[in-house]
Amino acid sequence: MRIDVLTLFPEAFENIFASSIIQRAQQKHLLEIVLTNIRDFARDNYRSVDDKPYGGGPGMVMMCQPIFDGLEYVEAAAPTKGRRILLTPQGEPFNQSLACELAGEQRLILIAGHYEGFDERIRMGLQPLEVSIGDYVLSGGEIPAMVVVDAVTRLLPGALGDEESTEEESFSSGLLEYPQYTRPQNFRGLEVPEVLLSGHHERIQEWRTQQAKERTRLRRPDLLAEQSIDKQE
Ligand code: 4GX
Repeated sequence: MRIDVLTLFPEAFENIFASSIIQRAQQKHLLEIVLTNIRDFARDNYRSVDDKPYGGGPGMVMMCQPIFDGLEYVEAAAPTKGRRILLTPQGEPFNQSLACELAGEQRLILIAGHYEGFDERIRMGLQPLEVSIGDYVLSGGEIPAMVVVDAVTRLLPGALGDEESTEEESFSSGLLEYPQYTRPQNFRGLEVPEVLLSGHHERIQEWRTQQAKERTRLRRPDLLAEQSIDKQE
């Protein structure tokens, strides 16, 4: 998979993408990430990428031209078209199921804006998939783009080591994780549940499943509702 990120802050991605799993996926040639600075496509002497909103109001709006030119440039740099993705609170909620869908693509092109918003013609003209990572307002699309890259990368076949399999993780089952413990057996009077010390694999599996279900019912009943919808489909 090739992932392009169009951003005003390419440096902000460097340390994050140097992190173990994303780094390893790139070394294994499962993934290539290309960062492109939108400002490189500015045309005036000030290298402007934003301007005042028509009709007035606070803040600045990202201009069409540098984003259209940047996108056309990266699209021409590789033959596969790929999915255009715009990070915005107005987008489709990002979840594990959308991460899986995107992990099946050959190429993603993420557009991470800054300032108060995009000129609406960016949406109209580029017809991107709009994606939101959650109902809160951030100061830019950089962190959402990192979130999408991270969640998608771990789903690429071969990206995780045997130790890090996704099988038992939250959300791959549609449930929250069961409680985990490590040594010592007694920490400040807090004991590890007896069943985990029993060595009885079947009973351990049963306990974990029951804990995961109970925790999901208490904390995220919406996930159980989603599961029963998935089953109907
Ligand atoms: N899930 N933000 C988008 C606004 C913006 C700036 C420039 C277009 C161009 C967000 C989220 C999010 C902050 C990204 C505001 N739009 N993105 N940005 N939540 O909060 O995805």
